[in-house]
Amino acid sequence: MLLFRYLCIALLLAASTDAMAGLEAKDARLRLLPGNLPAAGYFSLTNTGTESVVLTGAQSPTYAEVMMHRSAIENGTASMQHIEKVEVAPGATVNFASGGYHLMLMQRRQPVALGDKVEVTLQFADGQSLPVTFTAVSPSAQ
Ligand SMILES: [Cu+2]
Repeated sequence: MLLFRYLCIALLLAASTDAMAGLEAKDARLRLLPGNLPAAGYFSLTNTGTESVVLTGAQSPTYAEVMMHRSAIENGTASMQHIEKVEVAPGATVNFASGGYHLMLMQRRQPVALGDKVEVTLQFADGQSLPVTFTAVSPSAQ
């Protein structure tokens, strides 16, 4: 378990940074779940530009459908909401992480194993897109 945790940290450190003008995605990882359950996409997105950007969605050649969700706990019950857009102010970082915003990747088109690289393109309201390479990690990773 501990060894596995070190392995995950090593994977994160090895993950590259994907950037386009004014935007930087880091620590992109795809938490796999067994069978045909959807995978969760986690990353951090930093707006290094001078204007707000609005993330409106994502797509991937590996999954037929990619949605943006937000997990929340209301009255002690965990739930997921579909999110249409996420605004990132200049200088701000939005974290997609366990318990909050995440990508939900559904209907896998091909097998994905631990350590695999999965391409996901983030789409923005102004028509720009940012290709990000996600690394597949185990269900126990955060
Ligand atoms: Cu979800």
